Amino acid sequence: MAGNITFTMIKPTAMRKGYMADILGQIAKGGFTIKAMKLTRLTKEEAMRFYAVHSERPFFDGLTDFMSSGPIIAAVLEKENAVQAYRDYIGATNPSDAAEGTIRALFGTNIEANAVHGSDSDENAIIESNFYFSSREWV
Ligand code: 3AN
Repeated sequence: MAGNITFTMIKPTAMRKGYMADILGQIAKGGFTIKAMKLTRLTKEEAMRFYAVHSERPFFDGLTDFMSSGPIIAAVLEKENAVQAYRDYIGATNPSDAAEGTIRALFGTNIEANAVHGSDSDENAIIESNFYFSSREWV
C-alpha cells in the first residue's frame, strides 16, 4: 500500500533566487501538509551521504558540490500516496521536460538546479526524513 509521507528539499539555486516562499505556497496549494521543516545547509560530506545511492553516477561530484553550496529547506510532507503525488506535482528531473505548472517547470534552472528534491519510494521517504529530523521535530 502506498504511504502518505514524502520528503523534499528546496535546493540552493531556488533559495538564492528567492523562490522559497513561492515554492512553499505551491506545495500547500497542491494539498501537501508540512509535518516537519527546517532551514539548513549540508556539508559536502553530508551531501555525499544523502546522495550515496548516486555515488557511481557521473554527476555525483557536481551534485554534492551544488547541494552543499548554500542554504536549503528540508521538509517532510504528508498527502495520500505522497511519493507519487509529489513526483507528479514537481515534474520531470530536467525542468525543460517538466510539464507546465509543475514546480520544476516554474522554478527550476537546469537538470542539476531543478528547484526541489522529491523522494522516489516510501522507503526512501522515511530514510531521507530521518536523515534530517528526529521524531521530536515532527508535528
Ligand atoms: P529525481 O530527483 O527526479 O528523482 P534522480 O534521482 O535521477 O532524479 O537524480 C537525483 C538528482 O541528481 C536530481 N534531482 C538532479 O539534481 C541530479 N541529476 C540527475 N541527473 C543529472 C544529470 N544528468 N546531470 C546533473 N545532475 C543530475
